[in-house]
Amino acid sequence: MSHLDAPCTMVHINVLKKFVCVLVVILVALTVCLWRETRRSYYDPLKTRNDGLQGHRSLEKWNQVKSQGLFREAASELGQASKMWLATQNKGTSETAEKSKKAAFGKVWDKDSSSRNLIPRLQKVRKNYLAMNKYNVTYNGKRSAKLSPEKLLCQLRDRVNVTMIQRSDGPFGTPEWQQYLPGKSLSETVGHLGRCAVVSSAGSLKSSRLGHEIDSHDAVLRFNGAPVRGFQDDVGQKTTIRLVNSQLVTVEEQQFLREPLYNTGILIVWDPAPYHAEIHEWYRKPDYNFFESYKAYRRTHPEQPFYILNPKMQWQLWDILQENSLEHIQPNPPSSGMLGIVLMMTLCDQVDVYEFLPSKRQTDICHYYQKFHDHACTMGAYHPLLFEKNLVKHMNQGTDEDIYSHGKVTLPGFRRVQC
Ligand code: NCC
Repeated sequence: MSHLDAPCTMVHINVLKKFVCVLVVILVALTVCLWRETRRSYYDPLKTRNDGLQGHRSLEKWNQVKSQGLFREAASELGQASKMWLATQNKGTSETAEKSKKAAFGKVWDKDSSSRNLIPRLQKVRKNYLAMNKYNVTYNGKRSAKLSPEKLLCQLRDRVNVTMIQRSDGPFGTPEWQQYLPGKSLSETVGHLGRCAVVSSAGSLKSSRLGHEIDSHDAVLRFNGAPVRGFQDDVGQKTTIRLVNSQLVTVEEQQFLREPLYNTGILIVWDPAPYHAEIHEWYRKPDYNFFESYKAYRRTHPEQPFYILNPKMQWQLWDILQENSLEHIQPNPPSSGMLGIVLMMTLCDQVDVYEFLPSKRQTDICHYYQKFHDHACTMGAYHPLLFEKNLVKHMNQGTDEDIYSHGKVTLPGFRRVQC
């Protein structure tokens, strides 16, 4: 190499170094983008599809394909108001209108959501429950596409027998049990109910400011330990019925016998039973032996109506969930949420369900009253929650806009269903 060649080679090396640096920066940026897009499908599924519209067409398309399993575009099912709104949109494009447009196109729950779109951990959990088959489910009926919403409502009305344990029910026919079970039936206790609200316990209720709307209903159903005090602005303060699971009633740490939260409204407890078991069989082997705790509560609060849900209902409902799903659903009873929705459909003319289908506030925070994060609370692990949500979405008589903004679904009471 001559002394004249040296600076020239150095210039080349410098250019090469710069080129490699730029390449590394581009690669890192691309990796970060890809990572964020992957996370979005798990943790932020309700992001509006317009987020990356400008300059990211290909990525946007990829996103749509990935998330279409659980959420779908609201645009095709927009209510009349938003259709009208869309029409006015063609005339002007103010900034606020642009924001509303984003909202109107937000993603809402897809009624055909598949377990394939769940995060791997939840897919595994579902498979484990299928293998375990704890309740000896022997279902061999069909697994197919959903019936029409009208037919489905008729099936639910005619095949799910929502009753409370009565004094005449087998093992409950003893003189001892006669003192504990309420004398009046549930429908006698609540009377004729018009508009009812079912309030899920989802974290997405936080900051919803739905309290006033929820309280405007004739009756409000809440679940388990979901509090109202301190959360009135978001969840309201009225509690007409509280549906609790047997684990909560039995396990000492839950403080069921001591916590004043449970002293308001009508209480109903339910317990998972073996698949289509007779009451005798379930009574001998309940999932959680809550009977002593039930009696103790009745002794201290004899005036408060407290019912035991007849366990037959859970599997009658489960069969309909399975029949209307293409996949094998978890062979475990439906969640308290789903049981409560059907219970209220038997008592009320109209049922508004809040944050069972997640709104734009969707979050992995499990409950509005705790800080605990778990994707399973919304998507299901033990309970076939994904398939319950598919069914509820299919029967929704409200708009996608209501789901997106308020997490609100509107279902008719069975009295109003004509078959
Ligand atoms: O969490 P949980 O449910 O009490 O919630 C009541 C109902 O709200 C709906 N939900 C809740 C959270 C969320 N992010 N999305 C939702 O859609 C569901 O429909 C849910 O049923 C239950 O169904 O009884 C459940 O109970 C809890 C727990 O036993 C009670 O809260 C008492 O502590 C179960 N969690 C555990 O066992 C850890 C939960 O799996 C089901």
